[in-house]
Amino acid sequence: MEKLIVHPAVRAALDARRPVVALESTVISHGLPWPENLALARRMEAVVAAGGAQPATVALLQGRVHVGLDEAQLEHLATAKDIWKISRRDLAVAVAQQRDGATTVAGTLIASAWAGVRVFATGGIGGVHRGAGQDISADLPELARAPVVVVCAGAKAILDLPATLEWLETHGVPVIGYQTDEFPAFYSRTSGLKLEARADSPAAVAAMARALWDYGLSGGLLVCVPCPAEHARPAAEMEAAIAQAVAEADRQGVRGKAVTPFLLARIAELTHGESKTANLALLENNARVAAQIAVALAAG
Ligand code: PSU
Ligand code: MN
Repeated sequence: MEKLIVHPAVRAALDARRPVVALESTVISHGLPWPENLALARRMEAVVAAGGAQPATVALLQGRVHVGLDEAQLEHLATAKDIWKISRRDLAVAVAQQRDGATTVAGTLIASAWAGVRVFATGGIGGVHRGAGQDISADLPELARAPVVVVCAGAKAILDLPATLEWLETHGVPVIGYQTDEFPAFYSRTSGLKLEARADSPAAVAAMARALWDYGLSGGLLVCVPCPAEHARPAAEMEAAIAQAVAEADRQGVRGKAVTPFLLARIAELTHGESKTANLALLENNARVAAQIAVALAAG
């Protein structure tokens, strides 16, 4: 059985060394409600294509790893109830049991590396959670392992952001502010945490990625793009909802892979969907920037 099913359009782009941008599917199946999830998935693909790159949404379907999905497959991930959430730990089990699964940043990075896709757009990465629970997302070790440029809006303040940056430093992942000097905090453009590296253009990011890989430094590059200003929310406005959601998760004994989806859904409720506008805007913006970076990388 074929290990990896690369969509023919993605295969053709990779073979011709044309730009390709991977997209995750956990945001579709577990991160956003129907029907915004499907609309968002389609819009991200359209934005990547409009930017001159081939979109490749990653997921597991009946235990097979797909890089690039068709319309019906996207809709299935947006509507079906029994979609697993797939990080590295879940992959072999899901394949053996022929599951349908949505890939997290970690899962998408693994498949991107297998297929040879070098750029990936997401919303926010997982990281080190707040509190003493030692909950560390599988996204972090995968960022240190997969040779992929990951375009994100930083990480949500549901996480311990300083600890997340420390982890990335220890494991050698370059964290680049895109047209910013600060680590963005997803809904908010600022976190108060300064970054040392900055890039102001897709070409500047491409030069860093080439240097990383030319010198055989393994792993990827985390490019952090602040949420578009007109949709960003003040950090202080989100904090009360985040603190409440984190406390509720703790009280209700939410554990393991359920923690992040629980927090995301609860915060969306508590902020009456206002945060959703910011979420959708930054996802689309990251897809746009990722396409530009993929084009710059393919040109070099
Ligand atoms: N953070 C967000 N939105 C998301 C996620 C994280 O703001 O949708 C998703 C991503 O797919 C990420 C995953 O890879 O959650 C991390 O889950 P965990 O913390 O269980 O590793
Ligand atoms: Mn976790």
